[in-house]
Amino acid sequence: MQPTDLIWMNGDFVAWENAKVLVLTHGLHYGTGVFEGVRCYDTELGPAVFRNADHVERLLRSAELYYMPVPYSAEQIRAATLELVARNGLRSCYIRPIVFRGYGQMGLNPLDCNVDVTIACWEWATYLGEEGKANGIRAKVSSWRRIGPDSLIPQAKASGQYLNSVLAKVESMKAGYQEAILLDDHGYVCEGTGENVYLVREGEIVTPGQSNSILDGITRRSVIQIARDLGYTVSERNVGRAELYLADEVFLSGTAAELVPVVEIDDHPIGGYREWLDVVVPRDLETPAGDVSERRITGATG
Ligand code: PPE
Repeated sequence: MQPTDLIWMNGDFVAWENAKVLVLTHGLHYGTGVFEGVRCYDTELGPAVFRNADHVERLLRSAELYYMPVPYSAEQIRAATLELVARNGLRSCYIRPIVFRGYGQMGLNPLDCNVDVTIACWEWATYLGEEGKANGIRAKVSSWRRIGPDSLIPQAKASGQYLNSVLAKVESMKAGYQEAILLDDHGYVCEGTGENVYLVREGEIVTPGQSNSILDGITRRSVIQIARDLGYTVSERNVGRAELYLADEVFLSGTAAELVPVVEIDDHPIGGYREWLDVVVPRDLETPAGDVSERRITGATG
């Protein structure tokens, strides 16, 4: 990680190396924090933060779900983010706001604990590697299920919840894959450890829906909107595990990862079955002559 000059901390810009917390910080012990990942891109208009308002809104909603009153308004957090990027002299970067229960009280009741807010940013190029972004990654369906709505809050982007992603990520990497895909508590496809997932089959784009325990990704909203604007059908529905294997394409989306193709899942090459069909059922044996319509007739009448 390449340090930048400043981190915004509870209303002040402090030097990167001074943006510290005490080891007795509540969020460190119990995971009582909520955060965002946001990206700033170098555009023709200068550095521009992608969907800043949506990220801040999700941050504040996540905080509310965990009973954390945030001592700054959405407007203040948006403005602090823009000023931080400018003061660090960055043109494109990853931005990490976090709201967490601070130092003062121990024990499971967090309600008397301070709520601290910090924002950091740094240059974070590719999340799943240059090679993975360009040519696709190999993924494994995790033996760990995605956190369910009866024990945690899948809609919240909360620090403690990421232990679930950490287990799945480590399992997949130790098994030689680059990413894990988690199933939801009903066994339907949910998402990656830090990305939403999509499949493409016969031109239709399919992605798990809100009731599949996904994080409502902001990149996902853009993917769906852009795809629909381009005339694609996008369905949000339950996705069975093997639908991934049978897809023509699978891809992931997230702020850190951006868009990444998945070329193999559980050692099934994605889209590969088409090639396999061509080899196993050579069309020429069925249809020795004629155009496509004649071939069908020939095949049907024997
Ligand atoms: N699901 C999960 C579990 C998730 O963490 C992310 C973002 C997404 C889906 C995609 O959401 P969005 O970024 O709004 O499109 N993961 C963030 C954290 C990654 C990390 O390693 O830290 C991110 O991409 O910033």
